[in-house]
Amino acid sequence: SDREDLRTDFTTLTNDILHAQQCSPEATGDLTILLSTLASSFKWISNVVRKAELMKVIGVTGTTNVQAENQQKLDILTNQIMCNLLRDSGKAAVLISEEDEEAIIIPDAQKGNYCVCFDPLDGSSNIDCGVSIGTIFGIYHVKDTRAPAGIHDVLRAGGEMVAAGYCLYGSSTVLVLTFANSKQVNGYTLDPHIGEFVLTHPKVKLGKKKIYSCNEGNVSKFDKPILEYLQSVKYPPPGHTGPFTPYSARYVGSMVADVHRTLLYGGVFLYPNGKLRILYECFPMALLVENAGGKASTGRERILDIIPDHIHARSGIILGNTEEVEAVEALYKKFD
Ligand code: AHM
Ligand code: MG
Repeated sequence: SDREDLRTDFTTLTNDILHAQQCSPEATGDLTILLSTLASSFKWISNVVRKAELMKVIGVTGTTNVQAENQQKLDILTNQIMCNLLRDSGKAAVLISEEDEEAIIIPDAQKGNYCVCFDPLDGSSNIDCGVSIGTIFGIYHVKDTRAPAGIHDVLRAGGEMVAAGYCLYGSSTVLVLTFANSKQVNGYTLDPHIGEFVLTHPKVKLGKKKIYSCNEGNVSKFDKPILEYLQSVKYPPPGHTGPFTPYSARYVGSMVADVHRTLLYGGVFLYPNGKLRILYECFPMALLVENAGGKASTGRERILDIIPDHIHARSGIILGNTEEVEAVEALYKKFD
C-alpha cells in the first residue's frame, strides 16, 4: 500500500536485537534482555524529561508518588530509574553511573554477566532551558563469570566493550546503538503512540559537512595543536589564493546532541581539556563514531585504547570525520 499509515514493514529495536541474538549461535539472550531493559528506561526517562517543566506548574494527576519524585532533581530521578531497572533485569553485575561516586556491585541473587557504564542524563547545563539532553551507555561482559565482579571488569580498554550507544531527548527521542563486532550503527526513533523504537537511521555513516564543534570560551586553556587546528578551519592557510569556505560552528553543549549532529551531518567535535569522563562519555561515543566510519582520539592516541585508572577518570577527546581527527593528530605530532 502507498498509504503511510497502513505500512507494516517497519523494523523495531526489538526485532533487531532479537535478530542479532538469533544470528549468533553462542548468544544466551542475556544481552537482548539487558538492551530491552535499557530501552525501557529510555522510554521512561523520555517521558519524565518531556513532562518535567509542566509537572512543576500543573502537577500530575494520579499518584502522589510522581509528585514527590518530581521534587527531586531530574538527574537523580533518571539515575534511580536506570539503576533499579538494570539491577532488576538480573543481567547486570556492575553499574557505573556518573551520579554515583562508587561502583554499584549487584548482589549475587540478582547478578548477571554484564557491566553497564552510563550517564543517565548528560548535558546538565541544558536541562532547565529545554535544550536537547541525552543518556549515554557502554556495556562490557564481565571478565570471569565465576569470579566476583568488581571495578576490574570495567577498568579496561574501550575496545573491549560489547555494545554502546546513547538516547537523545531532542525534537524526538532517538536511540543510537552499536555492537562492537558489527561495525554498524543504527538509529531508532521512539514512536510514543506504540511505545516502540522504530528503525529510522539504518547503517549510519558519518556525514561530510564541514562543521567544528567546541566550547570556544575555553581557548585560553587549549593546547597549541588545537589552536592551530581551529585557526585552519576558519582562515585560509598562509599564501592561499582562490576561494576558501570556512567551517560552520555548532555547539549545543550536550555531548549527545553534538555527537548526534556529527554522526548525521559530519564534522568534528572537540572537548580537548579533559572534562569528559572516559567510561560513560568518551568510550561509548568513540565506538559509535568508529563504527560509523570516523575516528576518536585524544590527539595523541586512540580513545578506545585508553585504560582508565579510575571509574570516573577523564580525557580530552576529538571525534568525527577521519580526515579532521587525523589533521588534529598531525598537529600534535608537529608540536610534540
Ligand atoms: P555533565 O555530565 O555535567 O552534563 O557534563 C557533560 C557535558 C557534555 O554533555 C558536554 O559535551 C559538555 O559537558 C559541555 O561542557 P561545557 O559546558 O564546558 O561546554
Ligand atoms: Mg555527563
